Amino acid sequence: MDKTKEKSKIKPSLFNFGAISEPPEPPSCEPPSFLHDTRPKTVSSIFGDIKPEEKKENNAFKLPDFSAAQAKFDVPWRNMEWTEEHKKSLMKTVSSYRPSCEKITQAQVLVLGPVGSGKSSFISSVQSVFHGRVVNRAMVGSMSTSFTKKLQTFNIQVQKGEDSGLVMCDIKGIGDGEMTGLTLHDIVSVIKGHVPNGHKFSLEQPVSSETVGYVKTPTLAEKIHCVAFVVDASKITTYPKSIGATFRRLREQISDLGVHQVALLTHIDRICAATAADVSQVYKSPNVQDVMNKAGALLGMSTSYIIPVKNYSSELDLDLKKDVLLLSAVDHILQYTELFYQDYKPNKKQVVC
Ligand SMILES: Nc1nc2c(ncn2[C@@H]2O[C@H](COP(=O)(O)OP(=O)(O)OP(=O)(O)O)[C@@H](O)[C@H]2O)c(=O)[nH]1
Ligand SMILES: [Mg+2]
Repeated sequence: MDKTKEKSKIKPSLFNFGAISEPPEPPSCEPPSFLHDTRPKTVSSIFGDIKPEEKKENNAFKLPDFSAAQAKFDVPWRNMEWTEEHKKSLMKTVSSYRPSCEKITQAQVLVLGPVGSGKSSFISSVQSVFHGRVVNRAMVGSMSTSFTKKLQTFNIQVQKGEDSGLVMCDIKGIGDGEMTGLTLHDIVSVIKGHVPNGHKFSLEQPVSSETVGYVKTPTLAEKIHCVAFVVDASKITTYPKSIGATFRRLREQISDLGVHQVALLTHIDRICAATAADVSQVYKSPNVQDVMNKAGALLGMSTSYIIPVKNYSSELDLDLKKDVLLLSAVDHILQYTELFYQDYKPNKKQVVC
């Protein structure tokens, strides 16, 4: 099985998510100018240091400056086979995956991240790969407040009508301000399995035992077994400072529940022209590598936990290389999901399996 260079070095263990990655030597080319954060840091608010009048601008999509020289590394910093054979092998791995814990038939993965980072798009993109055409199952939006409002679970179907061993849970975005954001309490309630599918989050009514459909004593099948954070590569340097603190608090609490976490870096096409034109260039891109390091620092996570992906956003047709990257992300998620089952054996104190 094809492994990335970094993956072969991973020796993940529970509660050890790696040190916050130090930014490496700057890449040999200039990153696009929009990656440099030159905003004046004066006003402190729930949006971090962003001046109120700048909030709108920072939420807006900024075109990357592709005029900057974008030299490529000759040797990719991760290895990947971009072939039809490898795609088939990854599809087989995902389709035949079943959780190693006998008590459950499907792994439950929560896709979590800031508003508009591409959570719903990732779920739809994975479905698209198995459907053989681009589909939009998880509703995708383009608004500054979270388009997804509810907790919605998606059985990843590997063939028409045939569910895989993977369920992905889509949820409202985090960090979009006090009035619209998802609270830490609600997220933890979801991970613990208390929140029913379809629950609509509201700040006025945080999840409690009074919530309609509240699951008082969740079974393992109702809990979350892995969290996949999703961050937008083109917004890494403009995310409010406060979001870094939110990620850290979240990761601490999620780790306490024994749930492993990985991350997906979306919108890579917006930070590297070569990758936009041909996704197989992603691991030769100094810009993507640089932004991966910044994402690692933001999430407080080693980059070996992070996989870049190009979601199907405006495409009408599938692309082999995008499929390979998306499938490698799913494979990555499943490996960390398995650690959840391995770490909790019946003879251990925290018996869930
Ligand atoms: N260029 C590009 N656009 C993307 C990518 N992934 C998602 N998008 C676009 O980003 C926007 C937001 O995507 P969503 O999938 O709705 O994001 P979300 O995280 O589910 O957002 P909320 O539900 O609102 O929190 C949509 O316009 C997508 O088409 C990507 O990899 N590249
Ligand atoms: Mg969404």
